[in-house]
Amino acid sequence: MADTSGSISIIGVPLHYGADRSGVDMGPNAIRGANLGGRLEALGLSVHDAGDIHVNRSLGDFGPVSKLKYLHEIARVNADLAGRVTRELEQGRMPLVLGGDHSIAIGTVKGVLQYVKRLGVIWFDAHTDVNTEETTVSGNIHGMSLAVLLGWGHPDLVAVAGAATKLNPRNVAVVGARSVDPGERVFLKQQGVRVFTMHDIDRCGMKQVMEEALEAVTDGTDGVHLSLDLDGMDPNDAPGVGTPVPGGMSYRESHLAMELLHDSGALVSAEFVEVNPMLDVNNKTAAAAVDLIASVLGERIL
Ligand code: 6HN
Ligand code: MN
Ligand code: MN
Ligand code: MN
Repeated sequence: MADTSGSISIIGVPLHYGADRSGVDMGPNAIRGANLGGRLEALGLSVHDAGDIHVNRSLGDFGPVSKLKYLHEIARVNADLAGRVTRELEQGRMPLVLGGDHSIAIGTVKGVLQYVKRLGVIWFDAHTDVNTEETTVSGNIHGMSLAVLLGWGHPDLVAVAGAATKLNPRNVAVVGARSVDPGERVFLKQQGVRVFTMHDIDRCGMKQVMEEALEAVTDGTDGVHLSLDLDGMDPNDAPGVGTPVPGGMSYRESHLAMELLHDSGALVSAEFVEVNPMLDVNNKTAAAAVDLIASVLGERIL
């Protein structure tokens, strides 16, 4: 496997269809504008900005083709993204994907899986994103991406980068969950996905939670991907998200999680999603995203 430790490739995905709410499509540029490049260069990393994946702007109504909103365009964008992510890894660069809504994890993770077959995933989120066509109430695909990555969901989504391209549920850990739909609860139990809820973080602290999560995602794998939904953080620290849930991970807890993940030495790729500048307060959420990105890539206080 290529050593991607010194070289980062930024890929923007200005997609909002998975959240069915505009604003989150401006996330990539808000994160770039919070001095992302400067912070990464200060860490001695070589930074390449690959620009944005093209998203069709004028779709109008999502139409009656499916219960899943904007299915066709979301599948198309994710297939494009998966190819780009694989190419960056092949060229020895670590993909850093900026969302956009969380449906883009389908493309990012499937792209990484083409290169790292046995992959662990830390899914930092208030939600668990394991709805399917059968269980979804909203019809929003950003609430389904983790189920798709485990091989469950609409065939057009599961088919992205090949239906056989999927995660082993034993190597997935959700961190920070506090809003889980009834159908998702059943799915998580059936699949055996590790879910560290806010209750676990309150009781055991982030250090122990991350140690257990890292044990699960590194067991028999060749690398770990971070899928970080900014709504995992507490809305006081990250107000610019479309589906905020009170009682989340603090700025410090989130930081510690990133530092421990960096120290594991297992990180091969990362994505930061759901930053919505239209809902943000003084760019706080975009700035928090940059702080967390810097931490997971090795920035330290001293
Ligand atoms: N996200 N469980 C809710 C739904 O609509 O399925 C919320 C999903 C939120 C998804 O924040 O990435
Ligand atoms: Mn999410
Ligand atoms: Mn979420
Ligand atoms: Mn930091």
